[in-house]
Amino acid sequence: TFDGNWKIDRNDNYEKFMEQMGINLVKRKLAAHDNLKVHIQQAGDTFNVKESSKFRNLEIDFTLGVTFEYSLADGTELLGSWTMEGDMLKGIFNRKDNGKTLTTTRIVQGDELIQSYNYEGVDAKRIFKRA
Ligand code: MYR
Repeated sequence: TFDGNWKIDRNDNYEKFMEQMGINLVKRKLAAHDNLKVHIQQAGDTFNVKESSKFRNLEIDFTLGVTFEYSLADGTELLGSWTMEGDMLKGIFNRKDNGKTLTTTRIVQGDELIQSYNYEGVDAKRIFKRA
């Protein structure tokens, strides 16, 4: 289950990923230490996600398979959806500004939540521990 409070523990290749996303150096440095926390609550096919970081607090509700909008902290807008494959959440999102695809997954492994990202050939991970 994804339910609970998660706090960022470490990143893997996240700076390269952000660079591929076109995020400038100053923002990348800040974002690498964003103190991201996510609270996830699932009810059937519907998820409530509360995101808090140094940049912002926001709340997102989504339903598996249903397209929704999500804006990154720098204002980049994405449109896409999450689906469940086995124990894994799989997200496919498209940038509104250039149409390119960002894919992401979430899986709980042991006491960690691992979120992976791919954009234009660059992979990254953000690994969370229970808070
Ligand atoms: C959620 O479930 O938390 C809301 C939807 C998330 C959509 C995809 C997230 C991609 C975030 C990429 C961050 C990249 C910063 C360059």
